[in-house]
Parts: sequence; C-alpha cells; structure tokens
Amino acid sequence: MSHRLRFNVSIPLSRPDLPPLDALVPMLEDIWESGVLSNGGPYHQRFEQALREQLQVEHVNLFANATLGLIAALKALGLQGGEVVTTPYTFVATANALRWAGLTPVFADIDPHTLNLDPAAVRAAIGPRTVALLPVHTYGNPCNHGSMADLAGQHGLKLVYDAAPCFGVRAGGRSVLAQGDASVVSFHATKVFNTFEGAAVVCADARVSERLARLRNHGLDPRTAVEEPGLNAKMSEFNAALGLLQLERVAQAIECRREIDRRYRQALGGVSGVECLALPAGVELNHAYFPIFVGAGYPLGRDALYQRLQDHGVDARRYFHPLVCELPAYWRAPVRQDELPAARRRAAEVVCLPIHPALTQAQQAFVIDLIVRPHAAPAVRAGAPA
Ligand code: T4K
Repeated sequence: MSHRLRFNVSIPLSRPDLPPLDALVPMLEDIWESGVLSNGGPYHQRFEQALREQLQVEHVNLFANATLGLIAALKALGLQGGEVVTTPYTFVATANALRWAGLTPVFADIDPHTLNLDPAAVRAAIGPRTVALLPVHTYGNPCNHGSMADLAGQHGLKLVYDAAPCFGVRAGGRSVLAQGDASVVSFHATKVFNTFEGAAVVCADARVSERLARLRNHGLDPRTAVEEPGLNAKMSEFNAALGLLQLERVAQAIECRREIDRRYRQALGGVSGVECLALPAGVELNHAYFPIFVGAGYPLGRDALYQRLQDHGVDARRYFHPLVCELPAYWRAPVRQDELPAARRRAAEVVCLPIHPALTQAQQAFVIDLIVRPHAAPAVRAGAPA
C-alpha cells in the first residue's frame, strides 16, 4: 500500500508532534542569514549540548538517523566481524545495521512478558564468535540492564542498545540512554521526540565519542586526516534547530500519551483474550506504543481484528510481525526455525494501537469500541471530532 494512502487513514497510528511553525521561522531566518546549513554548525552544537544536559550524560553525538547511528556505534566500539546476539522482535533496522557494520546477527528469544531479550536465551546464544550484544528496548520498555551488563562483562562483549523508541524513558531515576557502551535513540517522524529525521548516540567513553564524531563526517579528523572510512551521517542545522524547539514540548507530549495509555488500559484491561503489556515498576515510560496481544479467548483472531481496524480507517500495525529472521534477507541468519517460541507467539498476537498527542478522545473511543464489540457495527464514525 502506498504511503499516500497509509497517511490518509482516518486514525493514524502516529502523527508527529510539531511546534508552531512561527517558532521555527526566526531560526530558519538565522540559518538563511548565516549560510551554515550543516557540518556541525551552531544549532548542531547547541542541540548536542542541550541533550547532554537534559539526559545528564557526558557524550552525545547527533546523527542523521538511528540506522546510521547504530552502524557508527558498532564501528566506533572497534567491532570488526563476528556475531552479535540480538532480538528478532524488532524493526528490521536493528539487524540491517549489524549487516552494514560487517557483523552477523544471531537471534535469541524474548521474554514474553517484557518483549525484550530473555537473558537465559542470550546466554545460550553466546558462542566463540560472539563479539557484542545488541538488545532493543522494545516499544521503549527498558531491558533488564543488570542481566545484559553481567552477560557482556562475563564474556568480554560490547553492549550496544538499540534504544530507538526511548527518548524520555528513565529507569532508576536515570535516562536509559546512559546504559551500555553505547545507546542509539531515533528522532524519526514516528517517534515520541522527532526532528523529522535524526538520532543521537550516547556513549560512555570519550575516545569512542571522538571516533563517532569522525565516523559521521566521512572519517575526517582535523589533526590526522582520514584514518578510516567514514559515513556522511551528520544532522543538518534545520533538524538541530527543530530539536531545540522539540525539547520544550516533549514532556507535555509524553503526558498526553500517558493519558491515552491509561484510557486504553481502563477500557481493554478486562476484555477476555486481550492482553496489555504490563507497566514495569520503577520506570518512567514515554508511551511510544500501545501494543495489545490477541489470544485464544478473544472472539476474533489477531489478523481478523487487525483487518477490522483497517477496514474502519484505523491504522493499527502488527509491529513486529513478521520477525526479522522470517524476512527473506535474514533467512540464512543463525537461528533454527523451531527456536524463538516466545517471539513467534508474540509476533502472531500483537496489534499496536494508535497513540499520539493528536489522538482525540472520540477517536480513541472509536478504536476501543471496535475491539470491545468485535461483531458490532462501529458506534461512532472514524475521525469524528472530540
Ligand atoms: N531500531 C528500532 C527498534 C526502530 O524501531 C527503528 C525505527 C530504528 C532502529 C531505525 O530508526 P531510524 O533509522 O528510522 O531513525 C516506521 C519508521 O520509519 C521507523 O523509524 C520506525 N523504527 C518503525 C518502527 O516505524 P513504518 O514504515 O512502519 O512507518 P510509516 O511510514 O508506515 O508510518 C507509521 C505511522 O506514522 C503512520 O500512521 C503514518 C505516520 N507518519 C509517518 C511518517 C513517516 C506521519 O504521520 N508522518 C510521517 O512523516 O516505519
């Protein structure tokens, strides 16, 4: 289906939260006046610094998107071939980044309750060629960092987090982006915090940070020239200026999402055969997604419910079905087809429901009604005003 059609649905899965255009205009005038559009200009520097302060971390490097950020992070940590244990229950970019960095993804099973990598399955997947772990904080729900860090430490592995959906997520009072040797967060249009396209890589080590800064800019180093081939993965001044404005809005956007999450839970929590993801203790979530899992006790199968939502203009998604290891590009990746039972089950059950600050109460009620009364005609018209 074309993007044009998918964007024209009555109730989109996600809709970017944007500042008033007027607020951006003086910044654009400034950029036009200076003629500095890219290559680490003043907005880039300001946004990077603002993120360091907001996240309370020492090293942040902006990137054009999280896929390039992941590739650069893997390279900057010195990984040059070998296997990386990761999850099959993710967006394909996680595994694509490994391949582009010259690494082999090895898929391990997830914990069916958190949707994150199961530490026991990770341990079983670690072999003599393993060089790193690449867990994903699925839907922004933090991984068990203690277990991942222990496994990495015991086996001498690098620990890189694909934290693409995690802006604003805190565990134990700290941003989850501070975890691991590096964490990569996406600022894509569909994310809780967007700069149209964009990303940041947070890392613990100053030398890794310097290498990241070189790798995103063709490998150029003003002192030593080019020592290794880099990428062009820089964030432009436009994206960085927008990022500065978005920082002022994101807390309010998360608050709206929290309220939508609360209403979904209240309405769907008691529906037989529908399971909501448990809220983890001690974590400030950003409510990036609202997945439900459709089990045997529900009158419709998952795909029938998905189709019902689509037929009524609701852009629900089956993230992350099919699993990455079921995509033709990854059929040869190391995993036996009878493995990964939890990931396969969850991929067969999941439907992600619309959640974004522009979702009206009437729209949400319409979505809920389609689920709660699976055989009834819709009670209200899709897209009806709040
Ligand atoms: N790792 C993980 C775990 C990820 O989830 C992602 C990205 C990455 C790495 C890579 O990050 P980046 O390199 O992108 O920074 C979307 C996004 O394109 C992708 O960024 C995201 N994950 C993935 C989960 O979802 P699609 O193809 O499913 O999105 P699309 O275009 O169908 O849009 C989804 C909804 O958002 C629709 O309701 C329309 C709405 N939308 C979308 C865009 C792009 C808008 O309203 N405006 C927009 O501009 O992939």
